[in-house]
Amino acid sequence: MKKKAIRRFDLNKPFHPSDIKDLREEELELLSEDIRKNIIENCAKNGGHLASSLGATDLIVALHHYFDLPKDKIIFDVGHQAYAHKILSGRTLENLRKKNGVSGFQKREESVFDPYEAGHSSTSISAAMGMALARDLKGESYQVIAVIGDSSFSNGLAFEALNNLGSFKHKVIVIINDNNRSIGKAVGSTNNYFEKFRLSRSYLNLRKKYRALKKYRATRWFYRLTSGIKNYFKRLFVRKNLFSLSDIYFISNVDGHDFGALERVFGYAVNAPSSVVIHVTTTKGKGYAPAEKDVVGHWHGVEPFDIKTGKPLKKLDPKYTCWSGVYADLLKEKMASDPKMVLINPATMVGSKIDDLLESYPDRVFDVGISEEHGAVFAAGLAANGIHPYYSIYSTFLQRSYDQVSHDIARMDLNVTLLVDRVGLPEEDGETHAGIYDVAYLMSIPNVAIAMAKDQVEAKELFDFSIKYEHPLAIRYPRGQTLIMNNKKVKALKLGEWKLENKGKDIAIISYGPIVNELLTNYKDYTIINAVFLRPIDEPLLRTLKDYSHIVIYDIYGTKEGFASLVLNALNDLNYEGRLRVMALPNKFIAHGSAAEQLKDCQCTLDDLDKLVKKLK
Ligand SMILES: Cc1ncc(C[n+]2csc(CCOP(=O)(O)OP(=O)(O)O)c2C)c(N)n1
Repeated sequence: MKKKAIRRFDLNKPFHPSDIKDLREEELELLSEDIRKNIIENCAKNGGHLASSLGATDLIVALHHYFDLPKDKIIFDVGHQAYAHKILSGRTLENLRKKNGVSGFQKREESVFDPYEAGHSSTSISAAMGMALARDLKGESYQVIAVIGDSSFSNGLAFEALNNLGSFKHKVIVIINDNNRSIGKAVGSTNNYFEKFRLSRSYLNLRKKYRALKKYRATRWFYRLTSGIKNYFKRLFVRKNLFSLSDIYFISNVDGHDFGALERVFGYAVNAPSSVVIHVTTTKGKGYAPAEKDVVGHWHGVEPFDIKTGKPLKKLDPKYTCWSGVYADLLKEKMASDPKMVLINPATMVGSKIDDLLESYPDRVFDVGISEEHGAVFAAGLAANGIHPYYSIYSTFLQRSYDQVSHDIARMDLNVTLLVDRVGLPEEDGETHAGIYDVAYLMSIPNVAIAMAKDQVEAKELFDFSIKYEHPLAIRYPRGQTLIMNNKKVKALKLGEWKLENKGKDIAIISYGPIVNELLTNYKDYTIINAVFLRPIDEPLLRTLKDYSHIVIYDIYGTKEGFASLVLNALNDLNYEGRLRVMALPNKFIAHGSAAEQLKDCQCTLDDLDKLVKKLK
């Protein structure tokens, strides 16, 4: 018999979504391999969420092959693992995360194959339930599928959804993609729970071979005889699981790299009368050895890199260090000198450069997993009982802890220091990852002081200040690099005191953060004020500006509703009679691109400032 030709696709051109439908298993395997190569090449060029996307590729290929997309709807939790989904729905990764290129997450305006959007984790089950109810109310018929990682599954929001799913009459299919990793190591009891019944990959391979016995007449009798006995013992020994007390069907240990196994359970899930949770095991980073081996999380999200060596393409200037590293070093010193110092972080230890602290001080450093709310209240509990904790968290994820900062930390006026990492424009991650809203929302909460340093020395000054400060304090810092300034003298800061960095006349520019260094280089004739504390503001210093003809507030790390509005209100109260100009980020969701492009689109570049200032003269 003539062997059928194998079909391959050029994935640098848009893939036609229906082309997957009649592929055979061996062709699906090759397609997956080609997709993984394409993901590696494009992440090496553009950066991106490499390891998660490689691990989920086979699962996504099987989903596209089996389900009727886009009629059936898949919601990817976070959405960072869905690069294969982008390719199979006709998008190329050529300009992944670049301005006007495809986003790194699901995006409704990008494709009808993206029914929902995320970037923050653990929303997929709730969203799927909403979509399923809407489907049934409208009398429509299709499947709604949520794909969620094992660590995202451990978050409270996912558990709230599951709690409701048990009695929910509108069917959804939840697929837990268990790769036994978060960004780095997976933590917590949910992971321990998965650990209990997660089967090893060699067992899964053996099981695949065993199941193949039923295909052939010569071995079928053996399969039938032994599988009955095996199932009897399995029922005896398999313990009750999380779902056994509800109407939800639970299927565990499906090999997420085995198309046959995946499609078999998809069939079962589609025919089941109520919601189904399928636990699938995959290998994070599959197809790229350094990413497969990585347990720390370096290959979760990557900057452009050399595929052969795995080294980043960007050469770092040894005179500079990253902001996260600056605060990590300060924390390190404090952890070593203070046996009661406690540090908490929700699943971003690697990004904030504090993962090694967890190893050195396992009793006082806590990676609480993706649990931003819990982390904040945990800190509040410590503070209420006499320990001053530091809560390290990305600005964008602090949004999740808003109520806990307000209701728990601020209301009781507790001495919790928030180390707010990644403030500023969202860069390549786009809308869901902006660190520009925290000042505006923290400002709405009484008792919270907010500060940001312009350089490494000031970071040390702020950190020293935080140690003695007995109330809630948020210290913000951006991503990116700052000049190393070892052995420089530090001064003691006073709450709310700003720094008059340069004394000029007529025009005063009030700003804060690293951009102040640029202002000092660019403007020798104007007064430059460094508002180290964004809140409370320095009213005595503001009063001294009453004779200036112009005051400009320049903020590239927050929206107009934040720092600028505080200063405007204060100047209003002080009856300032000169002219005021605000150049701050707009209250918008900012799409992915480079920081420079985003700043330009927001009309907040140094050139924009220069034009504005020149017009004032
Ligand atoms: C609320 C929230 N906190 C933190 C993050 C940062 N983050 C992105 S992916 C990720 C790990 C997700 O792990 P898992 O769900 O197991 O998926 P995997 O990447 O391993 O496939 C984290 C912590 C986030 N996106 N949202």
